[in-house]
Amino acid sequence: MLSTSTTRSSNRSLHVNCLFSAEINLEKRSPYCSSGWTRINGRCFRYIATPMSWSRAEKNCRSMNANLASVQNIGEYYKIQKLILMRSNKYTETWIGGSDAQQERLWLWSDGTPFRFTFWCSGKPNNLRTQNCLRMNYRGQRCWADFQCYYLRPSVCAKKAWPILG
Ligand SMILES: [Ca+2]
Repeated sequence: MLSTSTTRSSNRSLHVNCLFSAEINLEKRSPYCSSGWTRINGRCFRYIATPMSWSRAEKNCRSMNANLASVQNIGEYYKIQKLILMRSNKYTETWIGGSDAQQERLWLWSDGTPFRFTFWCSGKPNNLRTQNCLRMNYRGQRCWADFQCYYLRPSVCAKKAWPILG
């Protein structure tokens, strides 16, 4: 496509072609998760059994280039629940990335994605100033409730899947 009339432009053309073919390969690739992570909807998830405060759990996720999990829809939520069930043999109460610690009643995901889908238990969040972190699998409904961030709970981390050749 590009002129190859001189050595200089030929090199440049080669470079552009390499970028172009890399882009094509990227489209053919399927998302990949490294060992210990489970792929759900193009992201990699990991259940962390060690109980930690919400902030510690988030920091631990970040040490693995992840954040506490955000949840985008009900299908994803059920898959995260299934992951927790597989890893802990029950629907363990678990920290995920929702928090209203910055501003009361303004819930955010720690990974920066929009806080749209919710699965709050009835009457939750009760928006107490002392309860600013989101625990999932609360009680029989396995819904969401706000909770004191310093309580120690297992957690779920999530990060984008890497593209590799499919
Ligand atoms: Ca709150």
